[in-house]
Amino acid sequence: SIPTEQYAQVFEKNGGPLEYKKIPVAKPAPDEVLVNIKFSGVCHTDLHALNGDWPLATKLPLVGGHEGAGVVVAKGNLAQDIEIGDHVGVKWINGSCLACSFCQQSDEPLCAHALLSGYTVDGSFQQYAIAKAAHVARIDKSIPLDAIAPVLCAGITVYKGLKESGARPGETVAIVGAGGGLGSLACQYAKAMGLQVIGIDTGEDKKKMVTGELGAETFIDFAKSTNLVKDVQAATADGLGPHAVLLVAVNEKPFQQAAEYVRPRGTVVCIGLPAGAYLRAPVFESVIKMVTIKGSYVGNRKDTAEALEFYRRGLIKAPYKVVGLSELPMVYEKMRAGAIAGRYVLDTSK
Ligand code: 8ID
Ligand code: ZN
Ligand code: ZN
Repeated sequence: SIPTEQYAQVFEKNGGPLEYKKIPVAKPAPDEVLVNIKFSGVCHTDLHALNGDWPLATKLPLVGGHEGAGVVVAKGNLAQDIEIGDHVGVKWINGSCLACSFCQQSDEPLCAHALLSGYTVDGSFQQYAIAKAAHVARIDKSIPLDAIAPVLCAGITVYKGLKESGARPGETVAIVGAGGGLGSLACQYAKAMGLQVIGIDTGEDKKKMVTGELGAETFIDFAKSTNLVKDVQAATADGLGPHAVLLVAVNEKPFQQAAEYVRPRGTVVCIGLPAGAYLRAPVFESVIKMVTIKGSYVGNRKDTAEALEFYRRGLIKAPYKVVGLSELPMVYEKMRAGAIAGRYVLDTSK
């Protein structure tokens, strides 16, 4: 039976404080499902939302979270291709209009009316979350819900970003922020796609993880390197630099370096969203090297299904730590300090 009240992490204003408290359980509209969230990953986007970092207002008060994995417990009468008991994921794109020109071309993230979980609508840092039935990720029952949670934003996003990069098997991709949540999954997807990985991040823990279990060929510590451009290029066999760069760091500086070390004809994919940051690239080199610089924003429903399928097939595995939903403030503290190798996942029962 569905309770009338549940635990959630809520904030009333940007900047906080966060409150772990009981709030009512919502009822699904005709095109929605109610999902009993079992586990939710914590993405750096959730911290940006709490801080109010971006030029896009959040709902207030807000329940954050958009990597929610759980079980459908109720549904509206228009939600017909989904059953009570199905395992689903509440992802960043909670819903979209399905009618605009972007939705028609399966570019739902670009829909002007898209609803964003844990940003413009309440998200997965609660025990029962609402999402549009058309958009919840379908999760095969063989997949553990804690392990799949980080895939629901980090995985989908980097998988899409790698496709957008155009990098092909055998080529090299530099992953900037390789030791973080998105970065650790990016290393795994890149490897599964037959790419060689140069991981860029800092610290011994991340170095060990990135070159160890995540399988990167090289690790460059951005805090130790005295000439990052030279070091990244030197890490490729012919010294000409990586074919693609995936920027998943939460820092402006690497967004102003990537075009300098990317290979001629290479592609720089911007994914991280540091507050107030600007891209910068030398015009001369960008032109004579025929560099492509582009943004990549989560993924559509098909990208979602494909990204999850990589997990089901055993092709990707990235480290995560499980703590209780009540411990979210501790996770944010570590995230602010850049001290998380991989992802934290919250167990909503604790
Ligand atoms: O659709 C999108 N575009 C999308 C989807 C999901 C998340 C964008 N994001 C954005 C988030 O909002 C955030 O801005 O991607 C960024 C990364 O999210 P995350 O992976 O959840 O953050 P994290 O776990 O804190 O990892 C960030 C890593 O960057 C490293 C840190 O050490 C950390 O490991 N890093 C930093 I900060 N500066 C760096 C630098 N100069 C750096 N790594 C390399 N070089
Ligand atoms: Zn996210
Ligand atoms: Zn639309």
